Amino acid sequence: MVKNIKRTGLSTQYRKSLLASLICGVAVMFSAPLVVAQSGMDKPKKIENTPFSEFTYLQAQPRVDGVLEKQWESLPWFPLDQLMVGSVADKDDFSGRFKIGWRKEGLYLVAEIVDDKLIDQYADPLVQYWDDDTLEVFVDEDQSGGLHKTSYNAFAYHIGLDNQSADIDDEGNARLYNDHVVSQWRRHKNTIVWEAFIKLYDDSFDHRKQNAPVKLKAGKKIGFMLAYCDNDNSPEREHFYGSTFIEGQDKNQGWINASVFTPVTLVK
Ligand SMILES: [Ca+2]
Ligand SMILES: [Ca+2]
Ligand SMILES: [Ca+2]
Ligand SMILES: [Ca+2]
Repeated sequence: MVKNIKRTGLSTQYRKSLLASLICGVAVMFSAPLVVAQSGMDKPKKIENTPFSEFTYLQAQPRVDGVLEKQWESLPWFPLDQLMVGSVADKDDFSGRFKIGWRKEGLYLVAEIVDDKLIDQYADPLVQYWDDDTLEVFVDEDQSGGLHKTSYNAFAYHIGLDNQSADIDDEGNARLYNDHVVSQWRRHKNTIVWEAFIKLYDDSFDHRKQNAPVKLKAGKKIGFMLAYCDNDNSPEREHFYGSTFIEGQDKNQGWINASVFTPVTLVK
């Protein structure tokens, strides 16, 4: 464009005006990505402001069918609004909230998700499952915290649109844990109601053996986090939003480190 300005013999004042526009344009080009990146990080919630610290006992068992029934009415909604990976999503692209209740046999979860495009581009549930639309349930049965990438100290169940749940096993391989999580979702206009029942296993779990889930009771302390991987059109996920504020620059720690989960007490 500078060559064109010289070639067309424009007046000095007009050249200055064009140059000023160019400089502004370049400045906007370089500043725009920074604004996007910062706007996802500029209002981090402090850990003490995490909106949930207790999960309530459910008097009646919800049906895991993608329909929000009256069993859920008395429980509070919690937001899925903490950006961990990717860009800030507008509310039609992704927004979400969830409720959790518990009974002796496990945790019951319902999430309301707005996502403008559902994709499952990697058909194999063990391949790049975090880059498909995925509801991710992080749970640490004994609130121990600590690393869990290749151990059963904690789980990060990636529930795909096919309702299968994947995580990394204690040998570092992707594995399905479909007997740990029952999942069903259904679209209701522009909102997805996604329900799941999650059994909790302690760190003695061994996929080579028969394992019994832990029976839950009031006063039990667990670590928990929920997240949604939203992808619409990209090889990798576009947004990864969670329930829990994570300190520091690297927010994508939940799949490795249970210390970033929210400490929760089960109450009656
Ligand atoms: Ca239901
Ligand atoms: Ca989306
Ligand atoms: Ca643990
Ligand atoms: Ca999506």
